[in-house]
Amino acid sequence: MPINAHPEYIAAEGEYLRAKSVEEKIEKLKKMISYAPSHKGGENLRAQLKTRLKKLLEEKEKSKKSGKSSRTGIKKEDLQAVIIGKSNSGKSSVLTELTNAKAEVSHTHLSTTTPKIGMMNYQGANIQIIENPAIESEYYDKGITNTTDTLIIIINSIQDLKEIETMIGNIQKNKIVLFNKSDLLNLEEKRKISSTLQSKKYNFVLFSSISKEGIELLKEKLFSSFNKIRVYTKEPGKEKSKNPIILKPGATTREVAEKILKGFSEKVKETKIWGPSSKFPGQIVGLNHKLRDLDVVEFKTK
Ligand SMILES: Nc1nc2c(ncn2[C@@H]2O[C@H](COP(=O)(O)OP(=O)(O)O)[C@@H](O)[C@H]2O)c(=O)[nH]1
Ligand SMILES: [Mg+2]
Repeated sequence: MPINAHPEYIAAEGEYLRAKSVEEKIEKLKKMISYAPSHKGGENLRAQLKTRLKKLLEEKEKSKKSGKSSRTGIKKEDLQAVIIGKSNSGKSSVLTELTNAKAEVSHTHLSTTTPKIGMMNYQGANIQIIENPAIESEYYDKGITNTTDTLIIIINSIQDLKEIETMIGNIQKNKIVLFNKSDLLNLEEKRKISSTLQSKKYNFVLFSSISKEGIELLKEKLFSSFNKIRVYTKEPGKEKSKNPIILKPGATTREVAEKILKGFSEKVKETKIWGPSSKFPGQIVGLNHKLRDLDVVEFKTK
């Protein structure tokens, strides 16, 4: 601590030391600098603080470039997919087709400058879908591409796919290639495109926002890309829940109880199941029973 330090300086230093994020550290450090002693004896200290600030600003810039922190602050849901593609490939049209979002579809380039979010309900499971602005534009957000579960890569030609792959590099994500505007292709062209994508082992869909070709297949592929199971709960004597709980394959009845309420599994007296993992409807199982997609679970409490 410097001699004759301002009480404000001391307070700011404490806040700085407790700061967790780079952004917060920068903010507190700036405050320290503003309260640092201005007399000659404080020169060294001020220089040190400024060097530290410079390093922090560099760190912040680096993490932005690597795409670690997203600019948008979108709250990520359990199941999320991000649509990427070049401008005018049909990203907004696909988002509008799949979700409740009203994205602007337009003939002009770069109509989408911030990520647009929509929700798609697939047999009770909510899937968050985000349209990333055109990949070649300055508005493209690397962060959301890098942190999402599944990428929907929209293309209008095989060449588009090559370009996009070069731009995103070798990222390990579930990928669905969506060849959009299939209404503009004849049968022979469709056959060629399908066989090219198939031979390269892409998970792909031929799609059209106009004829709606491929929409059900896309929804199905999207849900299965997450590799999750849907489990419904029910109360004794009542219908099963409208929305399923989303879990990893092999999840147990205990995990379902804990997802309902933390500590709930300790209160369970009896568990019954219906569906694919049951030997017969209403089978009584323990809390270590492994569940399958579309099972229904009923808990009786003590
Ligand atoms: N023929 C045809 N045109 C489409 C299709 N999907 C989108 N478009 C058109 O392509 C243009 C760009 O669409 P938009 O969804 O705004 O693309 P974005 O820039 O990628 O978001 C618009 O003129 C759309 O009407 C499709 O399946 N078939
Ligand atoms: Mg758009």
